[in-house]
Amino acid sequence: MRNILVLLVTLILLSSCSEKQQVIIVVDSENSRIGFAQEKLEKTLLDLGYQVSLASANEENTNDALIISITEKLDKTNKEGFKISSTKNTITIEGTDASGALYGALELSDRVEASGEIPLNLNIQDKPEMVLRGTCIGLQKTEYLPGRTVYEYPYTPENFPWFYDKAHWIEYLDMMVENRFNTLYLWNGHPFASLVKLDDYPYAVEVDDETFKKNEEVFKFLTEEANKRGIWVIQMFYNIIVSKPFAEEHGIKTQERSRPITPLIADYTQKSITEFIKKYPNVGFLVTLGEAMHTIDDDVEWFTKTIIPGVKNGLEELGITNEPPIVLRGHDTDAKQVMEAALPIYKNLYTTFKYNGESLTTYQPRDAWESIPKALSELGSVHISNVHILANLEPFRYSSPDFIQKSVKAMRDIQGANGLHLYPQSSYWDWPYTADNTTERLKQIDRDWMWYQAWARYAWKSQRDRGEEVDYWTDVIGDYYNCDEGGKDILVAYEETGEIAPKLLRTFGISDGNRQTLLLGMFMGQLVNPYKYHVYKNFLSSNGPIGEILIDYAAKEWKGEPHVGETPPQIIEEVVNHGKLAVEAIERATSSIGKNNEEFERLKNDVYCYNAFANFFAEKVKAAMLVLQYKYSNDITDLEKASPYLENSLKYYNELVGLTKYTYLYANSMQTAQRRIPITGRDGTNKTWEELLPHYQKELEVFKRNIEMLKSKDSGNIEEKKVKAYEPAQVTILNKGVKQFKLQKGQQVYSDNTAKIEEVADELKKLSGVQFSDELQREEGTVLKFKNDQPIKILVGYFNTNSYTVLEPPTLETNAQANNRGQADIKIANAMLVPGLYPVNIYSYSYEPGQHELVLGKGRVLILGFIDDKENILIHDAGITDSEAGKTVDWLFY
Ligand code: ADA
Repeated sequence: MRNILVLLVTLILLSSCSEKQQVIIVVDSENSRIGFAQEKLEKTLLDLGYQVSLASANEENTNDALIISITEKLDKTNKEGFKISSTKNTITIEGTDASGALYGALELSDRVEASGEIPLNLNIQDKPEMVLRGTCIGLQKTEYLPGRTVYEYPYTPENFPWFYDKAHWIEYLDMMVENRFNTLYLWNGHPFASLVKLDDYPYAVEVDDETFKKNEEVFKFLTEEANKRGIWVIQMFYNIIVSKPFAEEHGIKTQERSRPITPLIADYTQKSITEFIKKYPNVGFLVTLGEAMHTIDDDVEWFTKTIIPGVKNGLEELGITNEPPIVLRGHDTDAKQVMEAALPIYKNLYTTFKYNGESLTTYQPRDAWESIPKALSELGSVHISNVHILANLEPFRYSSPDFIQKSVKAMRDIQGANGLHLYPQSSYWDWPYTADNTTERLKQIDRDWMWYQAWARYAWKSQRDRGEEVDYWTDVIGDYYNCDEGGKDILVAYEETGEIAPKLLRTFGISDGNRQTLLLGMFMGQLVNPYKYHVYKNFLSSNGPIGEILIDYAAKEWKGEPHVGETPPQIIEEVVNHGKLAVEAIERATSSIGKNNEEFERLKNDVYCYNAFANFFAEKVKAAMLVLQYKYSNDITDLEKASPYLENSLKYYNELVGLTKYTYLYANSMQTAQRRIPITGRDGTNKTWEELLPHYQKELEVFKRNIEMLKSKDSGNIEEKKVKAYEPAQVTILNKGVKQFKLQKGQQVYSDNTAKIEEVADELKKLSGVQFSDELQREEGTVLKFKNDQPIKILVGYFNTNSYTVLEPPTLETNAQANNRGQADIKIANAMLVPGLYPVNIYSYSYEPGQHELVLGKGRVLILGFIDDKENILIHDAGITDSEAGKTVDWLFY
């Protein structure tokens, strides 16, 4: 602490050489947040030429200096709030807690910075609307590490050099506090083996001693620096994952979809948690009970008997009663049920759920994106809305203040959320870089500054006047590019492009999950027959206002029925218009740019990309509408009319290729086989527009060829390609007493259900299925034990229905391992009809030679035979259903 007398003498001496007022910043607390506030304010004033001194208590002001005092007056009901008031020689910043005092000081500092002087007559009072305002960073990578699977990334300098870069952390934390974020989530599958050592499981650690020490140091540094800025660090983990060395020691897998709880893994996990809490009692947890657990009952048990006791044991050993926050994700579990069991034993619980899935699609969420968060918010704990991976926004710049403000309002008003958990705008899996192809890679916090600012601004206060917001952002952008009113045009460009991806995905997409990368485009087969690609459950009903998808629109058009809500032609017209207005606006701004010119050029290029994309998509949809009309008219001229639209779409796609070829490294940052739409991302492939172009060119050629083929036939009827019947592969079934059945008419598929096959796709006719008990499947699940000497594919029939009696097909949206045996996509849609049951879609699981168990969860599912793994299944829709929708036209594109 400085001596106030020395200080006053210094001030008197200095006063002669400066016109600026002398300022003494006085604090009455040792709290590190208040210390940080004092430093921040001091710096701002010094930069402007003020004579500033720091003091620890308010002494009599003998020197006419301005006294700024920062104090904390505890008011538990108004967390993080502050009041700033002033008289002639004093400014008093009063926080309701240390964070409030910090925010008050930052508010004053911002105002001083903006006007270049200390404002007079202050009377400000403020506090945030949302109680938790957080951002996240993934300790995850674009690809799997060798010998490991999803989410398994030890904390090492090789994997994450940026994690050890303290300067980057400071920059990031400063960005957070400038935006008043108060929570930082670190996502990783199993962080414990990089951060704690257990006496009982010394072999579980997966980093060397030197790295372990570095990790301890960085974690300590990070939590302290975060705390100064009013930020909680929250460590995320998935369940149940164990470390690789632990798994090897015990001969088990690191993670499995239907993993049962065992005493060993429960003990290991619980002790890991306890040890972590003992080391970092101020770090909270974000818990994902999916994706590697068996049932909801297991989720409840795991949370209440392993995780929470693990935390409590740690606190008890430290003698601490202050519970760190535990945030429970609703992802792949029934969070309501889990919370109801957990709240009686732990108080500091929060819930979080995805805002619009793994995309940004709407500010009018409905169905599951409304009902689930709402139910969670009604539990009495705080609910946090998670803007998860932005799979439809990657990789272009996105920061529409209008869309973001409306989204935050929707979180509050529709979902009942009182917290925000924000993902990076794009390139989540590639932190800290963006996908821009620049000599020196751009960092996300630099490029996407506006993304963070906009969400934070509305999380602090969502109800702001739209006109004032336009002025506000015009100024902010105007400052960034030194372009005054040009800021307004850039804002228009952001807001117009900001509508394109949300509207297109919610109307034409297959999934809001990162299974789909929207901005790479979609194939015609996906537009005219999306169901073949397993449209994600509730996707269409949750992601926006009521509307019609293409196939329903076409059916109604044909029947002359009235349309409801948003329609495909309306949406494509809108997106084309958004693109056009955005281009006009960004071009208007061009001549006014006075700063950050290179970044402006990149932004402009993104606007052109969005425009080309909107046009590409619109032309494709026009083609798709005609193709779907042909489904009803059987008139080949409909197809002929579609062809030029498809050609046009290709022209726009070519433009997109030109715009991105040298400016982007990739479109999507998750570069694994988990990416399925428009096409697999296996081994880092198909991630650029240039790579996709030949596929779209081929699509057009095939379509034209098929039109010619149809024209050469007299009938003009749909001519499906003939497929050959698969030869059965040799497999020994090891389950005791199970029978097999031939895939032929009249055969019974269950031992205890009389339903019989009515019709089956031609290529399956030589195969035999395995007959299980319907009842046991529903109650216990299915385990197929078998041995094979050659690589094989097992064909598994999933029922296409929403009935709770059936097993859900592999779903990448809630199970990132759902493609580990190539099982993520439908191979043959509508392949079999079994009256009394439901339409059957065929999926396949590949197995190398050996003895195996295929473990499927509870619910009806059919094992329909074994074929050689080399057999290349022609993905198609066999159309065997009893419904009118059965007839499909996607074959025209294969
Ligand atoms: C899906 C998605 C993953 C991850 C996960 C989650 O499985 O494919 O990338 O985002 O959800 O944790 O929500």
